[in-house]
Amino acid sequence: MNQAFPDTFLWGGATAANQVEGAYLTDNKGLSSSDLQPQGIFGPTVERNSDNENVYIKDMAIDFYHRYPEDIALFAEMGFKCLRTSIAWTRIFPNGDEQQPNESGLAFYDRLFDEMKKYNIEPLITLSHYEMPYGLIKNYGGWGNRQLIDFFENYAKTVFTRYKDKVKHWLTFNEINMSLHAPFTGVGLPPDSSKSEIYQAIHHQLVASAKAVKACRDIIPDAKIGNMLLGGIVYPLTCKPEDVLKAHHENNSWLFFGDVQVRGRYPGYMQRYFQENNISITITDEDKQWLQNTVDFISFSYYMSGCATTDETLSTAKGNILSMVPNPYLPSSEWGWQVDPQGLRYLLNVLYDRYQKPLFIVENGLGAKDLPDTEGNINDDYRIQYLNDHLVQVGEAIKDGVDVMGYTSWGPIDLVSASSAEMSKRYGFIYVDRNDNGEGSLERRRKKSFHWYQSVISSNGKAL
Ligand code: BGP
Repeated sequence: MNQAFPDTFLWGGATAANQVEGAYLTDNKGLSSSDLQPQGIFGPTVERNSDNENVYIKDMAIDFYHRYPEDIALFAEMGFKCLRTSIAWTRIFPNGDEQQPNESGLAFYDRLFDEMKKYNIEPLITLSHYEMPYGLIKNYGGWGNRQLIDFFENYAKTVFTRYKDKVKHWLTFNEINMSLHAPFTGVGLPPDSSKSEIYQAIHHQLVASAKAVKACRDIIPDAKIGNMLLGGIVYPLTCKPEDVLKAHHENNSWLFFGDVQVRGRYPGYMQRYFQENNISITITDEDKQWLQNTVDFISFSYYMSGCATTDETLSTAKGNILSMVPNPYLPSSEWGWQVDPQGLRYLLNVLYDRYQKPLFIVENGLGAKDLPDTEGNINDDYRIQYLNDHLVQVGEAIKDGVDVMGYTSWGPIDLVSASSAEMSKRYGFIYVDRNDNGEGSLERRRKKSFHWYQSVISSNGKAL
């Protein structure tokens, strides 16, 4: 019996606007960077204008925009204490640079947060989850342009002011370190941008994140605001000192974002990295001041771990989003993501030792091709196993003394995959009847894991 979890633990699930809402032009929403990436965050971009018809999966996604009352009721039935989702920036500022926000977009999130409130589900809201107004890319060149900081600050202040009585937990940028691997998704830059261009854009985003932290403190003093990292922990492939150092450097390449957002300044190792790679970016004294507005807590996603080696003949794992060297001791998901529950305990300890700030696991889960049986039931024992094993390790980390605020599994309802833009890579406790061709009734159905998660939450983890 697992008694590690505190009574305040925020159990729930996590989604993102562009992967669930659909309604991609409804109520004056503008086109976002995500709307231009029909094949996912690593795929090519397409040209679109605002009178296109629904042609891509994400255009309708799972139609959460219209079906959210039914979905929230199902989350409540599972006992959710918390739901993470994001605001689509383009519903509030369709092109990103308007003077006035779009009232019908603001009203949608009022309705959504009110619905969550009915069931005492705490909203955890990401300001930007893999999307930004396309207008800011087309007309300003994306985050490479310093003006984006002001547009983002204005957007953040607008939503903090509007929802200050409804939302007390905020996140700035989803997986902010992903910009290194998917520059268009993260910072609105072409994939062939130079490292200096990418780090300059990232710098602007880090300043914007710090400005949002300050604005949140001023406007909602009783709120908590965190950052969000893709927690891709790397082990040395062997105990060769070269491999150990390589793993250390690879971990620093993503922990750098946390170091800036939690400690408020660029770490020394990054200055060396910039020098050795001829990366030159502009950081003003004013920027340095702003960066001192550091986050209250650290949130992160965790799906897999990987390895590092100086031996270049070893191939990288197929499909693994971070191109890490495979670990010979671990199994992989259908998409080549290596399954490592103990890695989650390890990562929680690494982050807590480094920062001594509360941690929030805001994504974790198993993508799988669920196939209904002849009666239409989905017996997803593999998902139950995956989640159970990871949650047991969260309990272990809590016993290690790590301060963990909560756990929101990724995709509590099936949604469109970020990396492949498919429906058939499913994470949910709730099945959605829609296939990769966009066919299906969109009907919602409880999977076996739905009942399992319900018992985990109602027992506060003792059922694990
Ligand atoms: C994270 C993203 C999510 C999400 C998840 C699963 O990187 O923050 O948006 O989708 O990964 O990835 P995928 O959908 O590619 O399986």
